[in-house]
Amino acid sequence: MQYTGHDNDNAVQQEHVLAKSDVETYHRDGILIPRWRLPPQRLAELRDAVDAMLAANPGVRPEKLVSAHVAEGTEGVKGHKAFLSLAQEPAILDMVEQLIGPDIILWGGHLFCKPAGDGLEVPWHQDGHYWPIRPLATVTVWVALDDSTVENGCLRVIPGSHADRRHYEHEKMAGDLALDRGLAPGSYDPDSARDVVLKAGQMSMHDVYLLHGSNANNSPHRRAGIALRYMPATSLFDRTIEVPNTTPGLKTDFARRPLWLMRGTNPAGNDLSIGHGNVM
Ligand SMILES: O=C(O)CCC(=O)C(=O)O
Repeated sequence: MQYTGHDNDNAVQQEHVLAKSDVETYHRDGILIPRWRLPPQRLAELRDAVDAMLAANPGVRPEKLVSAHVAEGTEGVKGHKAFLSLAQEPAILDMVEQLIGPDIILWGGHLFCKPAGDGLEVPWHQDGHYWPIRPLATVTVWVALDDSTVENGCLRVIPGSHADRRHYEHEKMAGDLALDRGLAPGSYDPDSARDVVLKAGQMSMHDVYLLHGSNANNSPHRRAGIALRYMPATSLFDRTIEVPNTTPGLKTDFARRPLWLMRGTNPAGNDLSIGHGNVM
């Protein structure tokens, strides 16, 4: 069953300010599909950037293009400046500010590109399991760069699963997956899952505690989306916390991950200088 946001027509919606009811929806469901979407020209540039990244990273599975907004950091991926520029988009930042407040740090940008025919499944998980942010807080803006459909493995969510803000147990999963740890079967209700169907240029915003995942792409259509991660600068990106990442071919280096203060101040004293030696 589909998670229904706003109408899915093709027109570029200019209004990006979230209504009070949108903000309420986000807090109730842990997910929101805003009305605003990328203008066609911007979308075309980003799709070119996806192609450029795929060409520049032949040794990395396209679902594992972590830090796609960093030129060449310590995580084995050559990024593209179009994704940093997207993360700086004022309309997106305005919406993020409505959800997490005025002090905003960009700390991640993961390109999940599922090729046609053999796109990997993303097992059901909770993002916070993987991240060294205390107190744990992040909104992910997931921007569809291709049409994202049931057939090509769109994002799937369990609305409201974020609400009690508890950490679910994760376990090692068998098989070739985009992440190798996921929720234990039986710890969540798959019947309450909803498909987040988006046109290219649309986006969804989800809370760090929300249960989500996505199916493999066996369709003839590619499914690319970039997950931009924003945390309130009142939280600390704690570089001393070691987060185990055992997914083959996906390298994360939170100790040297660059952070960008996008808006406001930095009350938690996050280190904003580390990792900026080779950014765009
Ligand atoms: O792109 C997907 O299918 C999964 C995205 C995801 O897990 C995330 O944004 O945290």
